Amino acid sequence: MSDSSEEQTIQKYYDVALELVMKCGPVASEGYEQAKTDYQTKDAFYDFVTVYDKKVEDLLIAGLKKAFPETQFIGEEDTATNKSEPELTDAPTWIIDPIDGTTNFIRRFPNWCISVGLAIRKELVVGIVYIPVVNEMYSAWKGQGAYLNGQRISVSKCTKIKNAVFGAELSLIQYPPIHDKQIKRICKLTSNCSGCRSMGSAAVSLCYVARGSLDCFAVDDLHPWDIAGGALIIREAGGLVQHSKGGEFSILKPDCIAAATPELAKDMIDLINEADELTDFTF
Ligand code: 2AM
Ligand code: CA
Repeated sequence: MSDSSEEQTIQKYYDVALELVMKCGPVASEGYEQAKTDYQTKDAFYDFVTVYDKKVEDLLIAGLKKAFPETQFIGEEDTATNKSEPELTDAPTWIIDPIDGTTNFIRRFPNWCISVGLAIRKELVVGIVYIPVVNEMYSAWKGQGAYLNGQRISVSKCTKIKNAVFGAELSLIQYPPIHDKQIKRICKLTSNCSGCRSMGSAAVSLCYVARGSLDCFAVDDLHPWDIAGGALIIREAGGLVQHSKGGEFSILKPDCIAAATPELAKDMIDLINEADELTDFTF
């Protein structure tokens, strides 16, 4: 495929996905606006799902499948229902989190979103994150910049961790495999930055980095759907998403940092390495 015909194909994917995600906003919001949203617990006591997660994922998959029968899917709820391991091939693959920040959704904090990414040949080429409560549509497609409700956005110019507002996911401390590592890293980074915020949604945090409200973000052991949409939006906004030890991160196993500038990414990686070497932390 020539560069320009690949660009046209990606634009078509982007246009259709953007419209579909926008249409799913009111479907999810119906659940958010109820006085009480019923939910179920998934495998872990802190991992929740509502009928709206499933409803939105089904709508997105049906709409995208109809428009693009050649595409594959990795969806949070589909993966949970089938108890399957997500697989990423070279085929165009939609990576979907119907509601990222489900605890916020259930408890009526506005920081939840619908997140959709598209990878082709394992490279992210489309990113769409919609936060319905504040009607913020973040979007990007490869090489075309990042947008918030159609207006171009860019990351901050922050180059030093001491001047940075850092985004962390405090609640992931509950997750046993990363408990110690998360505590050490969050303490280390927070002790050295000018502010720390925990939004309760990785995808929302990534968009806040993309628009310059946060300067950086770090979390290991995310899922592909937590990161796929937001990672491209940050890159197209001029920022970086890397492995938390440096280099390219894996879409299937995102251990990553996001930063506005390469200098800030380096500061973060240095502190993460220092944190990982600490041995006298007990909680
Ligand atoms: P979710 O709302 O789709 O479950 C805040 O906890 C952020 O981390 C959210 O983006 C949330 O996604 C994600 N998250 C929660 N538990 C997780 C886990 N065990 N592994 C990876 N991501 C998780
Ligand atoms: Ca989710």
